[in-house]
Amino acid sequence: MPETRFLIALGSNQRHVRHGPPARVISAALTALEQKGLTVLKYSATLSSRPVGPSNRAYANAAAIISTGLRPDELLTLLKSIESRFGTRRGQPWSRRVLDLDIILWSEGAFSEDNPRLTIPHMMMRERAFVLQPAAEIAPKWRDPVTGLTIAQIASRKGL
Ligand code: PH2
Ligand code: MG
Ligand code: MG
Repeated sequence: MPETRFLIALGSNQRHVRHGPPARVISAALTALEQKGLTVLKYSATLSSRPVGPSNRAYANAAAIISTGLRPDELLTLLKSIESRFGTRRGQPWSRRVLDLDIILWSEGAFSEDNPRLTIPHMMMRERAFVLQPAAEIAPKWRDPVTGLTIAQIASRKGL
């Protein structure tokens, strides 16, 4: 498949034995994406955000635009393998994770499977400030194919 672009959200709220605190986990994850053969075209600043959901641990969050010849389902498999190499286990409580890598948008538009393991755009992307804020920094003009709004428009409607 020819190269296409994906917007990825990165999150961490647990330290890694070697890399250290969540913000360091995010930068190590960006390096890991490159090492796995993905081209990181752009990445945002890493911000600290209040946990949404059942957790009292602050998150480090960031966003990146990558370019790859992989299809969405192939990319998801690769991202899961990076997460588990960082120590995130499947079925681990939502409240604590060393690394979370979510696919948010795809340059080719929407994507979904019969088995809804992966839906693009990410279902929660319009609700989550910790996704919208870093995404607006690096991809303000990228359009959500579902609402037709740009990331900048969605973020500003959220008061960001
Ligand atoms: N991820 C979650 C649940 N809650 N809260 C913040 N602030 N940042 C996250 O990345 C996050 C969250 C599940 O993936
Ligand atoms: Mg997530
Ligand atoms: Mg995830």
